[in-house]
Amino acid sequence: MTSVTLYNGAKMPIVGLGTWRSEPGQVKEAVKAAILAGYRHIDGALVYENEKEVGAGINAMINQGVVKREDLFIVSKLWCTYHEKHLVRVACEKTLRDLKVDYVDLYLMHFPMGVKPGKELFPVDEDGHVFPDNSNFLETWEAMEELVDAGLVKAIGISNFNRDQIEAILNKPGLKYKPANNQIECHPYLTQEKLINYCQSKGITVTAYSPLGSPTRPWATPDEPSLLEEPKIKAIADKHGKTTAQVLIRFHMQRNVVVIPKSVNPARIKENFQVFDFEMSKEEINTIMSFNRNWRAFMLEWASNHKDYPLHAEY
Ligand code: NAP
Ligand code: SBI
Repeated sequence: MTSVTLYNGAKMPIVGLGTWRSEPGQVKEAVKAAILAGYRHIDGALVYENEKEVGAGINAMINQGVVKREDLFIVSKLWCTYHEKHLVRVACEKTLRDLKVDYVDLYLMHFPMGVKPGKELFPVDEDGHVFPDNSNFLETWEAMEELVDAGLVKAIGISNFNRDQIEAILNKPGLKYKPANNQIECHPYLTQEKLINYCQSKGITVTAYSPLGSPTRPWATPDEPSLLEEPKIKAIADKHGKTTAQVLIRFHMQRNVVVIPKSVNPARIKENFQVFDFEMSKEEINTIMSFNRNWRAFMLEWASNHKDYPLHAEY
């Protein structure tokens, strides 16, 4: 169990390195440390504003002969300000230029919501409401399909899409490529059973983001639950001689869900990859599933006024 297979036949390594809020000054070394530790999958995005440094880490490892480009699985994401059809290729080419690679293995629509194009990545009015653009995600998807045909990306997928939005893509007249992957928030406080079952039933693989509960997200408040400090998960970890983080990561792997913990700390990067040498029982997985409380680290408030805000639906 080292990868999941996308419907295009590509193997997506089941553990990848997250890079959101990995500081540009730290992320090159983090990517190098990850590749040296055995990671072959790096998750990034244009909006993280660190793709040049992520690319520097990747290229350093390729140039030193540690890995070949084809050994790596590189993911990036189309940001919301580039949803209009003529901007999709512009965004993808910026990512490829910044990463200094010829293609990415998977290119995701970061959100189903297009917002006003321009220099500002989060254009909002004085009430904090986002300015929508004139796109809709079905048209944006068509422009992403063209990236596959142009050889800029090997596969395309989605992120933060709910069931109805996925169904809208699958039922789109003239659909050329279905989404290969949906990247969603998922961890024991948000187990996403219905959405994962739906995706997997349609041959769409799932990636779990914020698997550790995104403990350093800027809007965290002290009253919110903390997965890394959850005593019941710590107890399971102790039984296996593992850390809580390793149990939180392994949980997804045993559901055939790809998982992308973020770290810029070399010791934690290694720790988060030492998850292939133990197995939790069905009972332990069920116990972890029972911690679900539909709690989200990401409510995406900045876009809650958008017509395609995905989180009003049950799943
Ligand atoms: P996360 O991976 O749940 O947590 C990362 C935090 O945990 C960092 O502060 C990290 O600090 C710390 N950490 C890492 N390993 C640890 C360990 N073994 N023990 C204790 N603390 C540890 O959060 P995330 O960054 O929100 O999610 C992961 C990735 O998912 C992102 O980086 C991004 O690539 C992706 N993502 C995608 C979306 C989307 O909309 N598609 C949204 C959110 C995230 P150090 O760096 O100091 O180790
Ligand atoms: C950013 F670059 C800035 C803010 C922000 O908040 C929501 C979550 C998100 C995102 O959209 N994707 C992430 O990985 N983090 C993000 C990214």
